[in-house]
Amino acid sequence: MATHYLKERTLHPVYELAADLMIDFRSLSRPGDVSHRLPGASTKIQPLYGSTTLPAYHRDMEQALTWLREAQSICVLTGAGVSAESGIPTFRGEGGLWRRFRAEDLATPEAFATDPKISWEWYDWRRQVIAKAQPNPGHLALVELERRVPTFTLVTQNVDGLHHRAGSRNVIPVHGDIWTVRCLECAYSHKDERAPLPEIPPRCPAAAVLLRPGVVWFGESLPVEPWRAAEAAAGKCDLLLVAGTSAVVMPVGGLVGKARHAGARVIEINADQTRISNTVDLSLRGPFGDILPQLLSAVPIQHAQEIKD
Ligand code: BV8
Repeated sequence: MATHYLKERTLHPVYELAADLMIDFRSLSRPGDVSHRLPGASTKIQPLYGSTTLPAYHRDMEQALTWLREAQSICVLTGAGVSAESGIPTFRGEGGLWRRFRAEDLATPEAFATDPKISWEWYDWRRQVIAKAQPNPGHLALVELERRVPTFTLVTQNVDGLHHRAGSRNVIPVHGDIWTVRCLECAYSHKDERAPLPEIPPRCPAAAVLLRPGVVWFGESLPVEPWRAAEAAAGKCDLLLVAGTSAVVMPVGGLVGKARHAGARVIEINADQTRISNTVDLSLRGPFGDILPQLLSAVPIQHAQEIKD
């Protein structure tokens, strides 16, 4: 996808020359050199990412901006990468959870049945990490985007609750919530934000049997209503923003195809190339907490129908 810029001869002559010569302006950027800054974007020099040349980066951001401005109904799909800048390890990235702990050993009903204490020690450890974390500029930019767009749905794979803590409203946590505990036998389900938990494994106050974390384990189906709402939002949006996810886990990863088939534009924001990078309309490479605030700072306030409070 990277090469098509070079074909389109609409760039400023200096960029065209640079593009032909594949000059990378990164090394040329000097503090205070704001030439490549989008109008209204922060003055902080934004390093370029991956192999994206300046013209390409500029073009992509402009394109994303245009689509953001035009969107009337946005669906956002987030993954662990959005919480990475809050200090929460991703699953498959550097230091990712799975490297240390095999998913099938810990995030499945079988693993829990085999050794609930280990499984709870792992969840209690994650809860403590999350409890110390704060929403980052990426989370906050999504709150702002929701205020500006007539129809907005945030589908998240994250169980950390940081979107809610940031102030997002229409959030669908399709893989559950690490702060909810549920009884294995009775209908007891309760928000318990104590970190660490006083007792591992925790027990149901009613049935005195084990409680389990309120998350969706591998091999378990997603909660019916939230999943139905997520599919509906992806199938109706005119812009799908896929942020900080490897899009490997199913059925959630399938929402990208669903949105595309429904005619939506799909923008990916990821620090790295992913399984979908070559199938989306635009793949912006870089930290989510950098890129979305930059884009938002260039979406004029007046665009919004009315600021939803
Ligand atoms: C189900 C809760 C019915 C628990 C989670 C079809 C094909 C193959 C397999 C399957 C299939 N259908 C079903 C399966 C099986 C399975 C599955 O998908 N397996 C995968 C591994 C192939 N799916 C299921 O079991 C689902 N249930 O389908 O039920 C069924 C069952 C069996 C068989 C058929 C049907 C249930 C899945 C839910 C599991 N629960 N979480 C807990 O958290 O403890 S999944 C968990 O892992 C997360 O919720 C998330 O979904 C996933 C991690 O993925 P990401 O969030 O994307 O994180 P990752 O680390 O991978 O990537 C981070 C990305 O961020 C990277 O790309 C990185 O570059 C980027 N990044 C990093 N920093 C930044 C950044 N980007 C931007 N800015 C940054 N700063």
